[in-house]
Amino acid sequence: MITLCGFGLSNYYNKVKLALLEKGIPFQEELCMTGSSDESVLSASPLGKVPFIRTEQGGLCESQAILDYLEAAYPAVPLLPQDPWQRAKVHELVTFVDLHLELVARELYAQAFFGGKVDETTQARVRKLLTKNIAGFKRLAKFSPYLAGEHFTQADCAAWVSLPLVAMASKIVLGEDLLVAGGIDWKPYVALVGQRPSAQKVTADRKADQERAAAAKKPG
Ligand SMILES: N[C@@H](CCC(=O)N[C@@H](CS)C(=O)NCC(=O)O)C(=O)O
Repeated sequence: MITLCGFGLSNYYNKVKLALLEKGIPFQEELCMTGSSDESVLSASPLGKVPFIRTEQGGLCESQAILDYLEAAYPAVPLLPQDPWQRAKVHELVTFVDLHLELVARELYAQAFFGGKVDETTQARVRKLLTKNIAGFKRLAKFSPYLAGEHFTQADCAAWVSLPLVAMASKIVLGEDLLVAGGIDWKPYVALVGQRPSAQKVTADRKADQERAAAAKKPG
């Protein structure tokens, strides 16, 4: 059986978990935090990032590589169109979400979510780049009702977990939800996907992890 390693507060962990649940693939979860120097982690995820999976064939990291493996190995419930062009268009959207939106907004997370500080120069650079990238994303994303069109795809696994973080981080640190400012009304989309049983399970597990983490921090 596949073992999904990581933790429920990680958006990339939840991207993979959502795909596993959508596709009805049996899996178990193993709690694993980032930055491990444990050989059993680094042999599967050499940079110590989560998520990664353990399979009978070995370990595999990078959420998109994992999604593509799952798609090829478990084709019964597809999260990619059959048509090569439409497939590539879904991958294009995933790249925009993961690389051009989330990875850029990630520079704000220290201040947005972890009590740190992001300097003014970085803030200005992130604002400029995110504004440009969001305008590009807007040209590609269909939201009709799913990101790539009529069907739920890998692009929704990526977007559903990351668009709220891009919005929140920019609102908290830069004073403006740059997705909304760029004309992307992400809330109804996130609510729509959030109604899916797979998404409800991911949300419930994430909240339980959040509560556990908060309880662990409390003195006494
Ligand atoms: N490109 C990676 C990104 C994964 C990632 O950045 N995960 C975060 C947790 S949400 C992490 O492991 N951060 C620790 C680090 O970057 O060292 C993927 O798609 O799996």
